[in-house]
Amino acid sequence: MNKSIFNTAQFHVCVDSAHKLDDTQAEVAFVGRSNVGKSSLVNALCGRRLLAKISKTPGKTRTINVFSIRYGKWIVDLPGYGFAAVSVKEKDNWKSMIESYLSSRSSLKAIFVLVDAHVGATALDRQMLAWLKSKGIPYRIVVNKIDRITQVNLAEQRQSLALDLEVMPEHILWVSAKKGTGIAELRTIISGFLAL
Ligand SMILES: Nc1nc2c(ncn2[C@@H]2O[C@H](COP(=O)(O)OP(=O)(O)O)[C@@H](O)[C@H]2O)c(=O)[nH]1
Ligand SMILES: [Mg+2]
Repeated sequence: MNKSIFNTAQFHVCVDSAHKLDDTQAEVAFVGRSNVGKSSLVNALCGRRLLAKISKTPGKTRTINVFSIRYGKWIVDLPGYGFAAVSVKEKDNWKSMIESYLSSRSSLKAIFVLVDAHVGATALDRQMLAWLKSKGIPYRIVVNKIDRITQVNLAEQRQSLALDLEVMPEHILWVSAKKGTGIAELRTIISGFLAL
């Protein structure tokens, strides 16, 4: 049932400032390192390969991209962090863009923080989580690219990632945008937040 709702998702708008977004009923947002797979996850959720542009060059998405699952029900793909080659000015821009997004969206139901299973938890991932906690913004951790972890190392990797992120392993969603692992469960969780 969920799947068909997501299948009719549409690209809604792309803006360079949170202030340019319209009011909406409910939204969830994806945040994480550049290249963690935010765009791939949007595509996997919606069962479409080319809905969100996927880039092999990290740091390309500098805009807020909004996908509408249903009228007024959004998934928001936020610009990625941690791309080494950006200037201090660009990092500041990123920070003020995210800060203004987080503080201005009254329809924001939850942030999904994406972490790369292969790279592990980075200092910036931990900073992001600490920041969301301090602001009292509801969040979920999604570990993507679990297809890159070999089966024998999976349990160990889950344990150490959970420790790094200071959460219980069962509170983390383990997914692969590439293979489709965990995507149905993620749809269900997003449906709940968006009241689809
Ligand atoms: N192995 C693997 N690669 C993935 C997965 N998800 C995304 N990728 C790859 O990671 C790269 C970055 O993906 P993208 O969606 O553009 O990341 P974004 O910068 O966070 O939007 C691309 O080359 C994707 O094909 C996954 O679940 N498994
Ligand atoms: Mg992207």
